[in-house]
Amino acid sequence: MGATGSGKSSFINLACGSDAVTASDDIESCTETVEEAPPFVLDGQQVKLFDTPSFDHTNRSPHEILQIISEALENQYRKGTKLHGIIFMHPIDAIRINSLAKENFSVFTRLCGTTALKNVVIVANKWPKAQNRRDKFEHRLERLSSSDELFAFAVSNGAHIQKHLEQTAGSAHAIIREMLKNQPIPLAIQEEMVDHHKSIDETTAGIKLNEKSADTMKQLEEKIKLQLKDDEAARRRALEDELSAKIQAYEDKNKKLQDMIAKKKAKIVALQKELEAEINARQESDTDEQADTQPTMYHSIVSGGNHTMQITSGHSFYAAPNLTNKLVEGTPLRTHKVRFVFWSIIIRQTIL
Ligand SMILES: Nc1nc2c(ncn2[C@@H]2O[C@H](COP(=O)(O)OP(=O)(O)OP(=O)(O)O)[C@@H](O)[C@H]2O)c(=O)[nH]1
Ligand SMILES: [Mg+2]
Repeated sequence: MGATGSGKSSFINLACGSDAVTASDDIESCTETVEEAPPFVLDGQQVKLFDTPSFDHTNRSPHEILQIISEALENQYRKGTKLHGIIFMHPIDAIRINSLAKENFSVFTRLCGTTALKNVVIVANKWPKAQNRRDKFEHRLERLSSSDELFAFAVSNGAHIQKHLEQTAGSAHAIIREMLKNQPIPLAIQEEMVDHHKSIDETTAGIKLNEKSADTMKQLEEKIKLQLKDDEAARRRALEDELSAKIQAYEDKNKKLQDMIAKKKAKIVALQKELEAEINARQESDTDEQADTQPTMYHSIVSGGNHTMQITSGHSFYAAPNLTNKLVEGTPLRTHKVRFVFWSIIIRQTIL
């Protein structure tokens, strides 16, 4: 077992001396199912290797992979076959150990169970050729073996670490040879499923995997919640901006209207003044005309008796009866004159 691309299938092919299983340098995971390689003889013993897909498979979920692996293990155990050992491939050239690698190794240890860890061999492969780089990687391997977060628990429970330094059959056989000395024992998941009739989800490995999925789901939910919050805040900000832009546009328009109204008012006032000036001008010209003509006498009957008044003639004859009726005693003649001129203009304009 081990991460995708760690070299599981390549190791089997080296040991078997043929392309028994498919290895690949593709960017996507290669092995899809548990594949049984053709048996070979090593030191007089028949050896049978099983290739497995990885928990971090490109196109399958860890749960699917656990199902595939556990079914194959269950079948072997039911047939009475026990494993001499389990290889966990670890590419030493992996600079960082990410959380997925840690989680997957943790599921692997639960699948084996603490008792069977003594039959586990962690095989470090993908070593560089240059000796100085190898020294560096040796140091890294030591750190991995003692790191609580990775191999320390397995090592402290009997797991071995082996170096697959060369890509040769000899190197692969040396590792397998050591495993043949082991006492075959069932793995925890085999006992749980066959002896204790547990479903995959009830096995220790299954529970661990589901916990991991639940954690992942929780993290995803948190992420989505935060994202939604951010989106909501952004939407509100956009709405506020839109609203203030609308208010600003309305205020600008309103100001323009107010300015326009003020201008119109000023124009009206100016027109009124112009009109008054024109009236005054006409009045003055009429007064001048009057001085040159013979005054005409009109009689006006107003309340209280007969009065005779001298007013300007030559203008509206039609207005005379109304006007004369409005003449009252004591009203200055000048005022009557102005009114007379004003109405004369209006009536003349209407007639024209
Ligand atoms: N340099 C170097 N390359 C290796 C070694 N082992 C495997 N490879 C290369 O690593 C690549 C992946 O090897 P595979 O054997 O297909 O890996 P796998 O673990 O079976 O991958 P999956 O089937 O996807 O889980 C191939 O290109 C191999 O040639 C090694 O020890 N050293
Ligand atoms: Mg493979």
